[in-house]
Amino acid sequence: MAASKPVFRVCPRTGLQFHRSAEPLIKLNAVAAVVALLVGGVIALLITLTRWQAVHLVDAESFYMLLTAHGLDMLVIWIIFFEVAILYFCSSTLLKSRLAAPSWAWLAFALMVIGTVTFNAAIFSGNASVMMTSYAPLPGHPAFYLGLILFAVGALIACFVFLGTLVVAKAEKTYEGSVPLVTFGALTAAIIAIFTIASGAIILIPTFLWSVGYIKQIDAAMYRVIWWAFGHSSQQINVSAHVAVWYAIAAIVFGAKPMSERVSRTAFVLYICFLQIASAHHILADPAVGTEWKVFNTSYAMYLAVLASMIHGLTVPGAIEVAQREKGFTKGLFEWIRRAPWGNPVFSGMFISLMGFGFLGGISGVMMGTEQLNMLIHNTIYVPGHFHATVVIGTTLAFMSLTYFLIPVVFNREMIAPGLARWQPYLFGLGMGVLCLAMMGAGTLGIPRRHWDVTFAGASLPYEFPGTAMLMLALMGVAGVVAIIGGAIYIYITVGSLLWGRRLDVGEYSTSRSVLKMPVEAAMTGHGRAGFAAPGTFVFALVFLGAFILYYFVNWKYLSTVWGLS
Ligand code: HEM
Ligand SMILES: [Cu+2]
Repeated sequence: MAASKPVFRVCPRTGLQFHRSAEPLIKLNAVAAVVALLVGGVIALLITLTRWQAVHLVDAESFYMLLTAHGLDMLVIWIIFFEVAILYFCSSTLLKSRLAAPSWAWLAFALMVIGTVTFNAAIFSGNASVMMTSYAPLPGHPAFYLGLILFAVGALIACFVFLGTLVVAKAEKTYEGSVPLVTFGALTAAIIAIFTIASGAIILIPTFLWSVGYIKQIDAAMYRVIWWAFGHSSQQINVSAHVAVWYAIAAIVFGAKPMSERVSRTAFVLYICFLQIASAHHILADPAVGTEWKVFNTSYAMYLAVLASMIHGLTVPGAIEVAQREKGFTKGLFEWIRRAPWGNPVFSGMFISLMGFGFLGGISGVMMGTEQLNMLIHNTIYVPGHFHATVVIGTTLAFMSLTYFLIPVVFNREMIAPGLARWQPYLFGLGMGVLCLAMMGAGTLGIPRRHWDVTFAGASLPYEFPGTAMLMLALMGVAGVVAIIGGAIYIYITVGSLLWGRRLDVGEYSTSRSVLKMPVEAAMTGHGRAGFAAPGTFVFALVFLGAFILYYFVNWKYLSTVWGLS
């Protein structure tokens, strides 16, 4: 079909091909994502400086309004727009195919933008400070639910465009064999997204009807169960997407091939099978659902999804180690990682993302997902401590690293301020790491989440948290500001590069499909087995296991001390 019109732009730097139908959509979705990150980041500063009790910046009403906007603009808008860009890239570009139904993709984009503006208007008018979970019967303005529904419909259409593109590519035989692993990861994300959005519709549509008065009552317990089928699963979309990005970056920077395609693909399938079940860990403290149900879902089924993440956490650095050893970095256990390009933000960001996600997000998540241990930290600020490690260090930082690769390749601009860019992942990743640890520390000492004033000034029944807990909140504040500076640098570099970065050779539009250049070629299309000769990674895995066991049992010990039953 592509024989007549020159529709493929060949990137002169990588050989990657962008079809005319997909190129503007990849760009626009990525730009919309960055705009949302900017809004969410400015708000992050305001709420962090409020939870830092000694600063206590904004008043109570503004705090809850801003908290609602921060949660949604970050976790939903920034991440999903970026994911849509990834889906189009992984289908159209990696499979060298035209995009299926581009007009639907444009409609999806429009709906997502309209939805975002709609629910943000509801929030900033002060009529929907219901926070991101929007638990009924806490009422929000109808425009709030309507905006979310419009956004979700747009995202759903985008998923179908992605699936359609896979079908088109297969039918038009644009690639040989099975789809590359990175595309397979994106497919996992899209499948989970469809389940997720369906759950969101099941709960948000009735809630919308309730908010306009057509339905008398929404059952609070059922709301929570179904909302979390949506809320938790959407995190699994993020994990699948950022794991795919890790594989892509290992390939882009090192030419690394997966250690075993089959193992990695199986791990992605485990996500699809077991993740939704793990949603139960969000309602462990709810009286309305049965104990057996909670225990089965969190103590058995959830571990199969955790296993999948641990497999990826092993095979991604393992693949890098194998690739580095092949290049001759074979001294000792760790020369391969010492000599990695730590000054290249594409790599450093990805590696910090992997470590932070595993050590901070993963271990704390398994702890919280255990029914008994959950009682130690339920509804404390430990919870945002855990999920900033997963969605910010894990997903957001992985997407940031990928952006540095996309600026020259998709946007054809040279990145501005490379010196600053070197530091960006460290400021953002390590600042976030300390913020997460400080939140977890404060939470362990009992500081609640989503709480405007933990000194309880003027309350008739006074209560005082330990001084250490207040110190932890101060540490959270300082680390948060460091991370926000890291985030601001990212925005400055991306926006600046697009606006005034040196223009690079765009390449030519041609009719034929091109040959990829190394090392991108190995990464994106190569199938294969790099084998398991990665002793350094094995040592990392043992350290991880040690940290896991230690932390898990420290919590059981702690639990035994807070329950004074005899
Ligand atoms: C430098 C960046 C960031 C800082 C300093 C920051 C800080 C905070 C703080 C202080 C809270 C309030 C915790 C509470 O009182 O319960 C919060 C909540 C939250 N943050 Fe962030 N955050 C950042 C980036 C992000 C990103 C990138 C995401 C998502 C991808 C995100 C998602 C959330 C969510 C979902 C909530 C919970 C909202 C709610 O309770 O309804 N944050 N953040
Ligand atoms: Cu969850």
